[in-house]
Amino acid sequence: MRERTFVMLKPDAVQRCLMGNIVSRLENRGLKTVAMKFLVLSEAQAAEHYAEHVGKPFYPGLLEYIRSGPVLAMVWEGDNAVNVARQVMGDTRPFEAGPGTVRGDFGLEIGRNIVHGADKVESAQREMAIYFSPEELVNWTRIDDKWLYE
Ligand code: IDP
Ligand code: MG
Repeated sequence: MRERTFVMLKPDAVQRCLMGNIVSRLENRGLKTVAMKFLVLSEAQAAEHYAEHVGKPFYPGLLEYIRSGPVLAMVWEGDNAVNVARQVMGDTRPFEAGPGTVRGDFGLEIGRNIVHGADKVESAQREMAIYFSPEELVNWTRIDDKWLYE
């Protein structure tokens, strides 16, 4: 099922110069870039993004972390894009994430887990609308699409 998902490279990914590496992993897996934006989140954007976590003990630290520097907000498309992107990222807790995943290869702590990925199609749609207007989502055909899909 062709889907679009929302992925964000968090401030630690940017500061540790992992953007290119992580974008490459998503491209190599076969996902297609639909939108990218480099920005520092406003308080309102961060609160909207993490609305589901309001009131949890880690929430204040999470907001501080996510606003501590620039992030790369992105939309990716492909078959089962939501789950595929989460697989590429690995488990939420980097110390449990498998080798070969972004979090498993680059992280140790849950509070510095490098990357965000929407957990279902509805979340992806909600999240991409925080960062992108509909006109900013680019429709195009990857030249290797015919080799990625039968
Ligand atoms: P996810 O990012 O894998 O979807 P969620 O449970 O939705 O994981 O949590 C959102 C983010 O909140 C995590 O990626 C992580 O940055 C942060 N977080 C979640 N639980 C904790 C915690 O116990 N301590 C610190 N940060 C946490
Ligand atoms: Mg989540």
